[in-house]
Amino acid sequence: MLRALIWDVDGTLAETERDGHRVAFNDAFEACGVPWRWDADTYGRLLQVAGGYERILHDMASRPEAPASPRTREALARELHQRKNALYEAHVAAAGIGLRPGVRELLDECASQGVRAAIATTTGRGNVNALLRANLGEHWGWRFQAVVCAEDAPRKKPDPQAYLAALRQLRCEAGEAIALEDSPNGLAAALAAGIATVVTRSAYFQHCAFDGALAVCDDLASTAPLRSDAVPSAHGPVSLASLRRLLAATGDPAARAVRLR
Ligand code: XBP
Ligand code: MG
Repeated sequence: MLRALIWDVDGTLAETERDGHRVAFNDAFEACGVPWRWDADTYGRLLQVAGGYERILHDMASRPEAPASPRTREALARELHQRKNALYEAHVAAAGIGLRPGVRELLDECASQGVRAAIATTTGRGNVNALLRANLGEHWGWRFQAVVCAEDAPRKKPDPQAYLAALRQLRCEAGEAIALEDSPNGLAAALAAGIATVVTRSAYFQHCAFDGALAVCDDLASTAPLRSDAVPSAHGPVSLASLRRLLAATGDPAARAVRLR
């Protein structure tokens, strides 16, 4: 039985990376007087590192002009990341970054059919709030029965910490939930928590294989066939009815959780 959908944020609910976070990182570099800028391709490569603070530190490792001492690097990365998040919060509404196709419809179905919704993201609560306030209104929180952000689950995906926390807060078994993800790190995190996962491809992860996913689609509203081993004839748009069929086709939840792990 499908009792909950657990949503990733960046890339899944909205295409926030290239025109949202990346722009805010570059504005933070400028505001803090560092000469680094991330173009769209560079940022795509850096997305292999989950978490903005971790991404800045990773990038510094290949920059000769970055501070030599690890402590100074960490302090600078913290300052840049805090500045970036403040800029992102201010920028996200003005940039007009909307929800991806099919997201609102699926959230509406959850609300009307009593299926719980949760968020499991590596980004901070302020960023989630800014994005969802702009798109779902001031009181967006009623739509989600659990909201797990970086502050609650500091170990970044592919670690399953955020997904395990969401399951706990929902009081749900892994086999009763489906995760919605867009990235290889996100898919790995959800699978490590034992949760069957549908991937909705985002701009930066168009060509990844996504082995182990329950199904892969271009977006939740697309009517194209889904890539799915569980139901080879499945096609979009993704709805609660089609998700129930996919989940049922994978068999006994307990056995599936063991397989996924
Ligand atoms: C999103 C991330 C985040 C964002 C930026 O991953 O990795 O780092 O890029 O947000 P996911 P922060 O979609 O798998 O949660 O700078 O706040 O980390
Ligand atoms: Mg994502």
